[in-house]
Amino acid sequence: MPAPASNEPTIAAIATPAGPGGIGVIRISGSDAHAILARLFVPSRPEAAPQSHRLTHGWIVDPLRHLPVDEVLAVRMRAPATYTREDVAEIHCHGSYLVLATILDLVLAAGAQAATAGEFTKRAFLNGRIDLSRAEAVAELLDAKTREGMQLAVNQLKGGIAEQVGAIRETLIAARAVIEVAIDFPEDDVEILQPATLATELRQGVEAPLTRLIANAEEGGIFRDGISVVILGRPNVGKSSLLNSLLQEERAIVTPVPGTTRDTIEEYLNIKGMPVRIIDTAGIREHAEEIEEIGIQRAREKVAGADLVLLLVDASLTLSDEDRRLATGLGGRPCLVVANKMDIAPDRKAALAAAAAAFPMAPPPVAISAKTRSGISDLEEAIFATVTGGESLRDPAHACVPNLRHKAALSRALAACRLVTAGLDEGRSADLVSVDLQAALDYLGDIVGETTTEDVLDMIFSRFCIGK
Ligand SMILES: Nc1nc2c(ncn2[C@@H]2O[C@H](COP(=O)(O)OP(=O)(O)OP(=O)(O)O)[C@@H](O)[C@H]2O)c(=O)[nH]1
Ligand SMILES: [Mg+2]
Repeated sequence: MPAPASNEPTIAAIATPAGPGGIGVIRISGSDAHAILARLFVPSRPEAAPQSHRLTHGWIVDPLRHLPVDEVLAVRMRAPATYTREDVAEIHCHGSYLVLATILDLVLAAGAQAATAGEFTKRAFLNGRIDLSRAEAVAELLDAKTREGMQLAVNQLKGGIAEQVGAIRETLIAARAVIEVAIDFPEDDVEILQPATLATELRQGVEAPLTRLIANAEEGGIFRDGISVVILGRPNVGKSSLLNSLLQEERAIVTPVPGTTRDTIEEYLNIKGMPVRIIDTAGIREHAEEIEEIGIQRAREKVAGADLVLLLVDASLTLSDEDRRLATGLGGRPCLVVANKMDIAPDRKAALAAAAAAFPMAPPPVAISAKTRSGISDLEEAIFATVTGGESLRDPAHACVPNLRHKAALSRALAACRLVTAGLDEGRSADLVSVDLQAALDYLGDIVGETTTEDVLDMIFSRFCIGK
């Protein structure tokens, strides 16, 4: 079957990450993909008729200089059974950045255009191979940082959300058919509509599943998107030591000198399947020198984007006003008080009581020693409980967790459907009710990409890497 008639240029990109690797792949997609490959690829054995979806051994040869560039495996894939539904060619060469860049240059010189971020996946969507929620799942899969996050992306790639939304839309479409008949025969309108029956069907078949999906997004979203946790405290209380303890590696420099950390340091952690970006900051104090002052400024900025702030205090010392002032500027952000250096605290009970009294708005302090790692797992539990309410991801293999964009569309669809059911309850006319019903359908269409505008599509696909 020929490639779908399209005026789109043929695009190409390096599909594997930069840096040395066993193999590197260049991907070409579009109606000229196979012709471009033929200009550069010399099979090691003459081919009668190249077969689709079969790897062929040979060489990439610079057509102008007649110089071999690399020994490769090439594959031609005929549309439509390809990633983009266009003709696709791939060159599997040695995974050297120079080799990949040289071959990509030859491919571009032979007539392809450099692909933009996500352009292959965007074509898969525009050519109807996958809906928008599956295209987003590809980006989420590439981004996943925990097994749970990966499983959620796979569930979405399998079509979990698209299918559930599809079933809800069917109920709405059936209701629309009834309402349209009622509009055409206004005198029998109430008889045809049976408003109470229709409202019940919409509540059960639309509002209930929408409410469930929105709740899933709220509970499960954290496992895909993760959270950001900032460690805040005076100099020398052990912030960098805590970062290292959580990571179980000596990532940040630790010294007895106050003011060691000048910049923010960010790393990823996995707490019970939840991806956590943990940020160590410069110790907060007054009268800091210039570099330190910039670091303190950065620490304050990080707080603005944090889902949780750890207020770290030194339990071996008496708390000062500088400690107490940490809580100002949190802007109501959730925080946990963490009492560190419990291993050398002269009076553990008194230290904890003092920390609790210093931050009355926060839950009871968590006692740890970053040095001996005692209390670290309690701290992880406390972080998890604070942001999830203690709930682990239920049934990860089947969980259908809408992303933020989906959640917004689901909420709008739910609001529109509630207007429909309220209108039916109040006996409003069929044509009034039909406007809200259509709105609900359009919002849901946004999730799978049926009614999505070009700029939203651009925003979604620009999050991808080049070559995907
Ligand atoms: N005994 C004991 N010492 C600790 C503990 N945590 C940190 N320290 C020591 O406290 C000192 C300061 O630790 P850091 O982790 O550098 O403190 P910080 O808060 O990052 O300091 P700045 O970057 O200067 O703001 C180092 O000498 C650590 O070894 C602990 O739990 N127990
Ligand atoms: Mg530090």
